[in-house]
Amino acid sequence: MRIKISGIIILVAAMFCFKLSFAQTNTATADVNKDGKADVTYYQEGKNITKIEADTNYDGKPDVTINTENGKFKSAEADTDYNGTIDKKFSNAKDFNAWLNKDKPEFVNALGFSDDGTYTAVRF
Ligand SMILES: [Ca+2]
Ligand SMILES: [Ca+2]
Repeated sequence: MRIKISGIIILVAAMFCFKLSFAQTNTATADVNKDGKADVTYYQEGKNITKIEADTNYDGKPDVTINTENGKFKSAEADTDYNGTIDKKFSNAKDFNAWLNKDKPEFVNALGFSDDGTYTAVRF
């Protein structure tokens, strides 16, 4: 009987922890052009950023998505003509940085990764 009860307690505790770890996904935003509307959304789990979405033409719709793994750059995609279809994909931080610096310099601070994939953007 005692074993059964402690088993149930462990199960409930495990479920509770599981739920908590899911609840820890936080989002934060940045307003790059300072018009009062957020242009960048950061998705964070624990200490690590998991995804960043950016609206680089300020039309209210995200057109750049950056995916990370263990806090490091994994891939990115962009809709550079803003028609709703992805037309550019990046598989490493170096290529993405080159494009960002050339085409979207105002977003470098908000979306910054170093060439080795380390997140360098200003923390919110
Ligand atoms: Ca804005
Ligand atoms: Ca947009």
